[in-house]
Amino acid sequence: MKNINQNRRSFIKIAALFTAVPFLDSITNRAELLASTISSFSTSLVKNGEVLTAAHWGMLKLTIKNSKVIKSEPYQKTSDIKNSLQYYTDDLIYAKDRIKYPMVRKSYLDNPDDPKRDLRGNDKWVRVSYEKAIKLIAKELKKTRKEKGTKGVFAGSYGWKSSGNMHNSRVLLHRFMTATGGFVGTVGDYSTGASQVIMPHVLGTIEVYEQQTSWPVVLEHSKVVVIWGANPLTTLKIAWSSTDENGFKYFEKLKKSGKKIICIDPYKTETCEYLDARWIAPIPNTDVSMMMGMVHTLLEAKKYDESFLSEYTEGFEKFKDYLYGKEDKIVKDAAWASKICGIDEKTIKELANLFYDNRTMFMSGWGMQRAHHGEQPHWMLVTLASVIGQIGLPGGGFGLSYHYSNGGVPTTKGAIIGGMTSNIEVSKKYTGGSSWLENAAKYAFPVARIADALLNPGKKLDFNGKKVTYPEIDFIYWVGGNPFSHHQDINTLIKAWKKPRTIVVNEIFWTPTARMADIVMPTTTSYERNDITMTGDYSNLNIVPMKQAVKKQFEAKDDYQIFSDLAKEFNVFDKFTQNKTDIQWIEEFYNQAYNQTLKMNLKIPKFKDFWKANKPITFEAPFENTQFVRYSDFREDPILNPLGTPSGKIEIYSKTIEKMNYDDCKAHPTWFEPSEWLGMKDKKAEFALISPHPRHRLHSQLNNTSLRDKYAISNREPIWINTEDAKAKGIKNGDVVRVFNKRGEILAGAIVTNNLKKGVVRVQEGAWYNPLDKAQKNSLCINGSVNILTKDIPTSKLANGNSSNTALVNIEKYTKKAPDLTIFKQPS
Ligand SMILES: Nc1nc2c(c(=O)[nH]1)N[C@H]1C(S)=C(S)[C@@H](COP(=O)(O)OP(=O)(O)OC[C@H]3O[C@@H](n4cnc5c(=O)[nH]c(N)nc54)[C@H](O)[C@@H]3O)O[C@H]1N2
Ligand SMILES: Nc1nc2c(c(=O)[nH]1)N[C@H]1C(S)=C(S)[C@@H](COP(=O)(O)OP(=O)(O)OC[C@H]3O[C@@H](n4cnc5c(=O)[nH]c(N)nc54)[C@H](O)[C@@H]3O)O[C@H]1N2
Ligand SMILES: [Mo]
Repeated sequence: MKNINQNRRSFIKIAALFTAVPFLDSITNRAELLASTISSFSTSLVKNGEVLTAAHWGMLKLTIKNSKVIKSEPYQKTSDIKNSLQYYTDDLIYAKDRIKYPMVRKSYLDNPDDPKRDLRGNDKWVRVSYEKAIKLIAKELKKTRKEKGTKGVFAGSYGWKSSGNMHNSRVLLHRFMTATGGFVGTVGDYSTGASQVIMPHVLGTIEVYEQQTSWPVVLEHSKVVVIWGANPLTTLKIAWSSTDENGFKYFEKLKKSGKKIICIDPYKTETCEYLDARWIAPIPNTDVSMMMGMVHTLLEAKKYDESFLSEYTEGFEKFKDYLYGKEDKIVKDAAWASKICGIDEKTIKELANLFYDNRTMFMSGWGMQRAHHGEQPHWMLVTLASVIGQIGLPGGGFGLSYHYSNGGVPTTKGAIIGGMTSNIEVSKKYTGGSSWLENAAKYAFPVARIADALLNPGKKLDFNGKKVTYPEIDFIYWVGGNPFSHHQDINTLIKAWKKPRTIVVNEIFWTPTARMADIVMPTTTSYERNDITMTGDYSNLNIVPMKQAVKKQFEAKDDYQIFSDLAKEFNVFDKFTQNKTDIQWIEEFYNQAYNQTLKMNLKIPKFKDFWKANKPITFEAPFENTQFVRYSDFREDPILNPLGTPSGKIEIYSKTIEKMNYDDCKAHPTWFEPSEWLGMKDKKAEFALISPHPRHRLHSQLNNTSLRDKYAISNREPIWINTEDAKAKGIKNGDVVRVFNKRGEILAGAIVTNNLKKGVVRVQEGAWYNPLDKAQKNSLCINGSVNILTKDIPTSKLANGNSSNTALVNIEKYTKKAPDLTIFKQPS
């Protein structure tokens, strides 16, 4: 056994050697050379055996036979709830649609200065050598930087990439762009675009990514649990780092607890079914009205906590004036709400009383804030919870993250590993300071405005009290995301995508986004490289080694290598890599945790032993963390522990927002009619479309695996249709259906069901966009990509979040023969 220090020394020696050796000025990848030099140490591949790795969908045990992954399964069992995503790793690695080689779109290769942008997505691909591709990207990026400056280069590159703190493609892209002159970035995300901007005004924190009142407390104290627009049995399959899988365990306990559980959702979710919960099905986008009807009910019945409202909240009286229609003469009572949300008055009142009379925990998901005026639902939910007055009490109040990344699973007392960074930790030796960071993402706009930004350079956008000017983007570099799956109104995005001169994408597969690029760099899966991650974004439960399981497929390269080689073309290789190989970075990230443990009286192995063991390190939660109650400090002493809002209290009325003077987001929670909904006059289409997160995918990830066979209907992406609606349209279970509106059309396979509110249809996000005719405008998507139909409008001027759950569509039975899918094959 070699001593780790020896190895570290030899790393340094090798690195120093390479900096001095002239032949390395060629494109030869130094990072890989370094890696191969140390591979005898511990990075050699397993030929036959088992390798532990991790994905967003948890720790996985991979069985390897003759250097091939032949089986993928959960590494551990935490509950009886099965995670369908964990079994398809081999399908991903050996997918038919892997990008094998660097590819350049023919017209772009012919003349990058006049690249026939209209042909994007419908041109021939030409294979080029890796060296040539690197040189081409570097040359064209330099050209854009010279002609258009930092503002011309977009690298916002939103997306869910793969797990791993080292090979974090988006961060690596940003690091590279920062080192070479900056880039246009984005702010916010698609997940909680509205809530993460409004919540700081209301609660002083973003709230959506915060630890929740601990599950043991909920199980002990809550009498009623309301799952409001959430589907944790689906959404807890994954986490941003890697799921710790304990959320399922607690939902199992919740089921057994016998508590009253209510699911409020237009769809009777698998969570609702599993928990045997009561199902309340509002019309999409109308929850705010229902909550207002509840508050009115409680005020009339004198069932509210006056002292909570006066001591802990700000501006309730002004909201009350609105509720009672002081100005608009509309009293927002249960009868009023009932007409909007489609829940009868009696039920609204009954629920309001039930919530007040019992210790009630509202667990809300994010689907309802991904809608026009999406700022309102959570603001109104906080208002309802304030009226009830249980915020900060064990098992009471609200939580906006029980459905995500195992919120509520107690935080462990452990150490946290480091990770690749885009903008810090650059040795002063290279920069004489951090001046090279200054241009980093100085120009950023709200992430879901991408199509608007590309189409309207120079346009000024209102955003949370500020003005943002869209830059003129001429170069896009995208890694680790799939905008042609995730962005709303894809047909408009296609138009917008024609604006820039150059589009580069690093991808593993021929996704719709890769197909819309000029230069495509083949990227490794996380199973073809070494990495490290933690599990549990809130619990920090495990540190997991992610050992390379198989060799890199075809000419696929790690994003780290691609950007290292590009960095070289800009003479910033040292700055970008700090002369470290991936395994050296991984060791460093691990040691950050190791050093923390030294001060904590915890013992974890040295890196080398950890890496060799092929086992996770698991931390434990101390008792006090199992008893955590969100906002209990604030409740105990609001003077000593004020919130981060201007008043230090929960702002039901916000003077900050009042000053912004927006017509689409007022200073208190407001019922606004969405731009498309079932209750509107002159409806342009018949059905409300919701597009929740997929049960058997992570967004678009895994759509190209055999898992698809388990959920596809007549080989199409499913669409859920209410039984009566289907009957009226002559649609039967298993029929192929055309779904359409003025923005576009898709094919989907019908699931006829009573589990969906009448008038609503449901298509999960993430099916790969597969146009029938690539040359045709607004072509039919034969693989059911729902974002062909959704609307690309901001939630409001406040947050500019996406409004993907606000759309109306028509449906009809598709009587022609459904065309064969082409999207999961190699392009020509
Ligand atoms: N209609 C509708 N649309 C939505 C939503 C909705 O609810 N409804 N939800 C929105 C939300 S919340 C989100 S977060 C987005 C998600 O949108 P995305 O995050 O864009 O979706 P993913 O399918 O996860 O895309 C990740 C891509 O990264 C690639 N990838 C994985 N690992 C690597 C790597 O190591 N290197 C490189 N270069 N590439 C890699 C994968 O192959 C995949 O194509 O979708 C949004 N869109
Ligand atoms: N398996 C799996 N898990 C995931 C993901 C995935 O793609 N696959 N994505 C992850 C990511 S990035 C995110 S952001 C989260 C998303 O987490 P969420 O945003 O909470 O998930 P969604 O499925 O979009 O929405 C949750 C529920 O809201 C309901 N809903 C929609 N509109 C309304 C409404 O107007 N009123 C009410 N009451 N309910 C409504 C939907 O029917 C759905 O059941 O999930 C994460 N977890
Ligand atoms: Mo998300």
